[in-house]
Amino acid sequence: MKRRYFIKSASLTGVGLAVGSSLISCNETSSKKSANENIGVIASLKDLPLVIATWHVIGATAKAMEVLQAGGNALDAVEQGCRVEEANEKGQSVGKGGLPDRDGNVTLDACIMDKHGNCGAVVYLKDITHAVSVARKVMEDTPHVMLAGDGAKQFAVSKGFKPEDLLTDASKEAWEKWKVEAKYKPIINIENHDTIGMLAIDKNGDISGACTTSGLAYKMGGRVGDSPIIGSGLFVDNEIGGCVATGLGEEVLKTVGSFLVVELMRQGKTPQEACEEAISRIVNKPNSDYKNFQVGYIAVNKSGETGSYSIHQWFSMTKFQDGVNEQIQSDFFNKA
Ligand code: SD4
Repeated sequence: MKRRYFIKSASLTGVGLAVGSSLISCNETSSKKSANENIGVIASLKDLPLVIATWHVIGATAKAMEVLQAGGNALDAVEQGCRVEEANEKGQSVGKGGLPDRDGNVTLDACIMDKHGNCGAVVYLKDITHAVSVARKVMEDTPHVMLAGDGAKQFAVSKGFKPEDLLTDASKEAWEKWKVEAKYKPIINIENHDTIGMLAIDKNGDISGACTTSGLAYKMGGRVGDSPIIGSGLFVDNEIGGCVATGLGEEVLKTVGSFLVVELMRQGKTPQEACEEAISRIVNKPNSDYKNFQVGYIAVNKSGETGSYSIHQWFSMTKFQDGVNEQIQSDFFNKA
């Protein structure tokens, strides 16, 4: 593991540390540390800010980093980063241009979570591109966590979001081709570009996360996946770290995947170890059909360590830290 130094000093504005000595070198894996040692230990200033996202979304992480470098907080960063992909009509799994359900409706799911553990979500949202921003409004402007369907759309419109047709010509054409056989089968990796889940640590060491998707292509009408469900598609605990998921949402939901990863980090696992354990819970189920679906996790802990892991090859994480914005191929389970 990369050697990192954690400095406890009141003179470091905005850096609150919960470690016990004035200078601690940490060159052991977190798994060797006790759970309590992991709580509240934040990355050194030189490593911050930091952004990670699922798949190859260099433009989205660049936007998030721009926000962070300008002094913005992690919550603003993940929202702005996700909006880049929601507006990208070429990405057929997110926002405008997302592939529709079997009936030709594009329906979006999204959620967002801040450093205080507040969260907001929208499910089955139609006709509004920036689902992640609607989720943020749910969090900030309502007493609720989640709004669905028509109610979510009405709320969005009341907040000034403009309704528009999300089904682009390209997505309509793909749906019409699909209808010829109308066979429903989850697609393992869609062009290395899929649901976007993003986690950021800002200059103060605070963590936020967001996740946004049009869900599985050609899903049943009304189907909602893991992405807007706090604890499944996304979980952030500002004392410990955060995790987001991508892939077949049903499998993530059944294992409450992102919450699991964060809790495993609380118990002392590194982000990498925690992601691997969460994948193993899926693949090691009796009669698991894992060869036919993909799930991937990315995670970050309070120390700024990151991890990613998936069932199959070609899942990747985009990471922007120390001036480097790069796509990193994930390690994966199914090497057979
Ligand atoms: C879902 N997890 O709706 C999302 C889709 C996804 O890669 O991430 N696809 O199940």
